[in-house]
Amino acid sequence: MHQAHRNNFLEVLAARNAAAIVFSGDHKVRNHDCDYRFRPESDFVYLTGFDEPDSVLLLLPNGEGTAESPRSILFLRERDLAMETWHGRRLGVARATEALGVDAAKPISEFWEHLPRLLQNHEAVICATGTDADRDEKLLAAMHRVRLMARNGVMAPMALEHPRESLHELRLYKNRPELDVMRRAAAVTTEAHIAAMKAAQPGGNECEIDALIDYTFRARGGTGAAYNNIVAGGDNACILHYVENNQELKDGQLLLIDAGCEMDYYATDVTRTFPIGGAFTEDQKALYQIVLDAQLAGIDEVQDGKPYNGFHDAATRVLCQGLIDLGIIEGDLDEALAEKRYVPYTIHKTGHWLGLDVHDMGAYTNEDGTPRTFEPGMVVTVEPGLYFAEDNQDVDPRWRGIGIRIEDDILVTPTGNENLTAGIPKTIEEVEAACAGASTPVLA
Ligand SMILES: [Mn+2]
Repeated sequence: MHQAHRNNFLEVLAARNAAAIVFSGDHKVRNHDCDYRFRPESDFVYLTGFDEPDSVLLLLPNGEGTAESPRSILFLRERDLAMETWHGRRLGVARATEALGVDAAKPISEFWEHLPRLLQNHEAVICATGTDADRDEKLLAAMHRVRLMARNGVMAPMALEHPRESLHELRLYKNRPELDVMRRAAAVTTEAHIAAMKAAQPGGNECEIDALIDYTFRARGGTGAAYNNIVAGGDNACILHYVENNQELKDGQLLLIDAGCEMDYYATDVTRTFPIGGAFTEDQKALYQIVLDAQLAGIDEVQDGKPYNGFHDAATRVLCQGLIDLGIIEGDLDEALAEKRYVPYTIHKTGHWLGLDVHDMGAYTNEDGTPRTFEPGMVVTVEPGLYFAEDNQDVDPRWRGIGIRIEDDILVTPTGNENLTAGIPKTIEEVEAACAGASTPVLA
């Protein structure tokens, strides 16, 4: 899979006569001498499947694909008995070509020294700059050194480009092996959400559910959570990125859980909202059904050939009509939409690309600014919500302290779409049954 990704990218690079540099990233300090668990940068994972820090992939489209004239060179850490005893095993230079299928492998300590020579006779360099000033400075210095060789007849790369328009366009279209991974991630996410619905009881705590979700993700083979879990009871659901996850679960409140398993570094992104204690109140039902109808209307618009903005517009229309029907906003639907009267209660947009990054790479608009068109292989989240904070004086007190979001991961197919996370209870009846422990996930 990763070799195929590399070959596709090399074709793009050959057409541009561009070299590409892709960093794995380094350990990040958590506190004093403790690091966060290492997670490689997504571009690097996409092209190598390798997950050691301090590695760099260099792609040279003019090479012949041999060790002497490589098209792909991986720079990585050398084996070191003492370091491996303390900090963990390393693949090492000698084993890298066979294990990863790259043409050549070299010690990372030699990367900057070799770089100017290797960049010769390319018109451009593609590299994701802007996140590491030290790295950027070394890269610019290396490009400058190539330019100094010009009097020897060497062509130096003049352009330094971000991978946004090349590599990230490739990442947007998921192929079959990637979708297999995403389906496995979705199956584990399904199990976690169902377990959470069953486990959440009045008098419990958000942290217990948070831990149960993490446990399920890791125990079922995931790399962990694709992003920080949001386990938000009652009014906490109105804080969109609430991650404290440490408050008591109260009877009669809703629990909003936004959590997705990461599998082989591919993300799932799912939200469900369900009643603590197992039964929706009538007011909660009324709001929940509006969000659900909006989500289904949105999913319907995720189709090959339809514009990207369509699902947001369709979901928003349903949310807006629902708010009117409940007397929360006034109008005439078209007038309420035109004046965006729904915005205080819907707050966010309805979705985003999904893949190795939870907010995945890939442009949302065409060059002229118009929304791009859905095509098979794209995966997008559809996640409308309604939020009425406890201290919102503009709404009837009956709605306050309620936040509801429903989110699934939708794959565009040649004939329509496929909901990768369809197995997670979603209708009012399904959710109440799952809270009562009646739902058993079927693992892929
Ligand atoms: Mn999302």
